Amino acid sequence: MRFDVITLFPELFDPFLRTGITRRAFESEQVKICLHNPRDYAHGNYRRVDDRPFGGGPGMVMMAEPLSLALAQAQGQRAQPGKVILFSPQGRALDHVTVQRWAASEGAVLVCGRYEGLDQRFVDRYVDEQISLGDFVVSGGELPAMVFLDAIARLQPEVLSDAQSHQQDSFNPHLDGLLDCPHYTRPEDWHGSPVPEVLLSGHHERIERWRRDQRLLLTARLRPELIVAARASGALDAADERLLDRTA
Ligand code: 9D3
Repeated sequence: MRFDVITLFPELFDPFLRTGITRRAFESEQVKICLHNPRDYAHGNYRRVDDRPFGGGPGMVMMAEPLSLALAQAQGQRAQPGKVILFSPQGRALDHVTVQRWAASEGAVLVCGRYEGLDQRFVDRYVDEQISLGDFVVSGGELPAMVFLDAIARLQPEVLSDAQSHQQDSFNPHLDGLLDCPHYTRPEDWHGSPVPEVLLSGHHERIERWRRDQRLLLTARLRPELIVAARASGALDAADERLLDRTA
């Protein structure tokens, strides 16, 4: 799949594309990323990409023309024209289902906004879908686009670990819809805090039950709505229900 990214700050993507377990996906043709800077398509000595808003008000607005020329360049390089995703505070919040949908696609063109936003005429003419990370403010669409690409890259078969691949089809980002259990590594005693004794017992059944109980208790305490959903989907058995009863 191929993602074209339209951004005034392509250099922000360099360390992201070169680092971590997702690097393999980006360096192979598996998830190809092509960056396009609207400034390269801006006219005049000043190469303007933004201007003051008609009607007045604070901040600047990204001009439609440099964006549309960058988009035309991106679409022209693709085998098929891609859907256009705008990262914007107005979008629907990203979730696991949306990530899975795009992870199974041929890719898309990602537009990263800066300043107060884009000229609405560009949005109206070209944008198919708007995605937000949630109801908080960041400075532009680049970090949200990288979060989106990271989530897609780690779903690629060659990036997934064995442990994750079992999880791949699950609807929920949490295994069985429950939060993960706590993890411990060496040393056995860290400045007076021991590792739970059961984990050192070598007793696999007891360890698995303890982990399941921890997940149930943690989920009931931190995300009770996930217990309701897990119950509704039939993910809880009689032993799970007894544990929850005992600790209610
Ligand atoms: C006062 C109006 N602000 C809108 C909430 C102005 C504004 C703030 C930040 C306009 C654009 C931005 C830049 N942010 C993004 O482009 C963005 C974003 C975000 O700020 N939060 C969560 N998800 C996203 S996706 C893109």
